[in-house]
Amino acid sequence: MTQRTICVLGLGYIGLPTASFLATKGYAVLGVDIAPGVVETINRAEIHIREPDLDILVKSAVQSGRLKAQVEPAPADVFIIAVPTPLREDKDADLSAVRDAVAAIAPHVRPGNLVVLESTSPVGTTEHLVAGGLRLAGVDMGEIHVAHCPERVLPGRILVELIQNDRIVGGVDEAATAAAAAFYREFVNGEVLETTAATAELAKLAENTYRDVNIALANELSMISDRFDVDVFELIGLANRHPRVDILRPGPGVGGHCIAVDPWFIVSQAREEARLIRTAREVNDRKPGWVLDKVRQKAARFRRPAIACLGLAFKADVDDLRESPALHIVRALREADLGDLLVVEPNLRRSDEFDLVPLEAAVERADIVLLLVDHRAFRRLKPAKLQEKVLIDTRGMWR
Ligand code: SAJ
Repeated sequence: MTQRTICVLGLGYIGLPTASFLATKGYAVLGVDIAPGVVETINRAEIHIREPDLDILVKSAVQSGRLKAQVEPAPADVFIIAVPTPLREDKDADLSAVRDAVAAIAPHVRPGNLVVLESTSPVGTTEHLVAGGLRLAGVDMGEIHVAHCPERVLPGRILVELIQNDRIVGGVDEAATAAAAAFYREFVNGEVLETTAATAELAKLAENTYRDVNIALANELSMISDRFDVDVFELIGLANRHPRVDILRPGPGVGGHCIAVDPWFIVSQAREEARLIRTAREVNDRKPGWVLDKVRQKAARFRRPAIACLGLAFKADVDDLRESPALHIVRALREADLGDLLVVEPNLRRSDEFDLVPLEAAVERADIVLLLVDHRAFRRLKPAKLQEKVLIDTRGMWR
C-alpha cells in the first residue's frame, strides 16, 4: 500500500519535524494546527520552536510546495495525530486535544485510510478514543486502519532520531498493524517493530518511566551522599565501572513534558501496582525543594548574598522551560527573597519574567553560584572566575 498524501495534526515538537521530513521525502503533506499564528509562520517557511536544523528542513519543505499548513484538516491517505497529551492537576492525562483531533478528521476519513496516533497516551487511547471516536462520529470503520506509533525522539536530536530510531507500531487489529508498519518502513531507517496498540502505548510509557526511576535513584543517592559528605558524581562514576551498573545523573529535579509526566499515566491507570513508579516520581519532584534548602543554608552565611542562578531550561542546550526544575527553583528563590538573584539563561534572548544577566557579569558579582543546567556555555567558564565563590553544582559540571 503506497500512501502519498499525509495530514499531520499538531505542528509542535513532534508534528512539525515529522511533517516537514515527510514532505522532503516526496509526500504531499498538509500540516494542521489549531493556532492560526503557527500556521502563518510555517506557511512563511519559518518556525515557532527551536530545534537544530529544523529551520532548514521546514524552509525546504515549504519552498518545494509539498508542505502546506492550515487550521482545518482535509482528505488524505494517512492521518498522523501528534497533539499534546499533558497532565491535568489531578495527575491524569488530558486527552482533550486527541479527542478534538479525532473529531476534526472524522468528516475526511475515507475507506483505505490509515490513522496513526503518535502522541504519548494512556493504554487504550488508540482503541477507545481514536478508533472508538471515529466510529461514534459515524465513520464506517470497515476499511479504516487505526494504529499507535509512539514518538521516541529526544529534543535537541529530533531530526536524527526521527529517522534512525527503531519504531514500535501497534494496530487495533492485525491489518492496521501491517498497514502502519508498511507506511513507517517507507521512511524510517531503524527497525519497525510490530505489536498491539496497547503494548505500543505501554512500551512508550515504560521507556520514559525507566529513565525517571533510574534518575530518581541517582537523585536519592545524591541526598544520601550529601549526608555522608560523599561526592555523588564520583560515587556514581565508580559504581558505573561495574559491568552491570548504569546509574544516570542526579540533577535539580526532572523536567520536560515527557519524563516528568508519562509515569503518572501508568500510576493513574494502575494505582495498586505502580508503587515504585509513583515513589520515583515523588523523589524526583522533591529534589527542587532539597536544592532550595541547600541554597538557604549557604545564604545564611551572608547578610544579603548575590546569587547567580545558571540556567532556566529543563535540560542542557535547549530553550524549553516546560516543567523545568531550574525555573521552579529560581521562582522559589525569588519568593523566599534570600538575596539578589542574577539569572543567566544563554539559550533565551529575553525572558518576560526575569532580567537576564550575561554569564560573566553574573558570576563576577555573585557570592553564591548555583548551577542548575549543564549548558555547554557554562563549561567555558574559567575555573579562576569561580574561586572564592560558594558553589552549588547540582549537575556535577565543575567537579
Ligand atoms: N535528567 C537527569 N539526569 C539524567 C538524564 C536526564 O536529571 O541523567 C533530566 C534532564 O535534565 C531533564 C529530564 O531528566 O530535566 C528529562 O530529560 P531527558 O533528556 O532524559 O529526556 P526528554 O524529556 O528530553 O526526552 C524523553 C526521551 N525518552 C527517553 O530517553 C526514554 C525521548 O526519547 C522521548 O521521545 C521523549 O522523552 C518524549 O517525547 O517522550
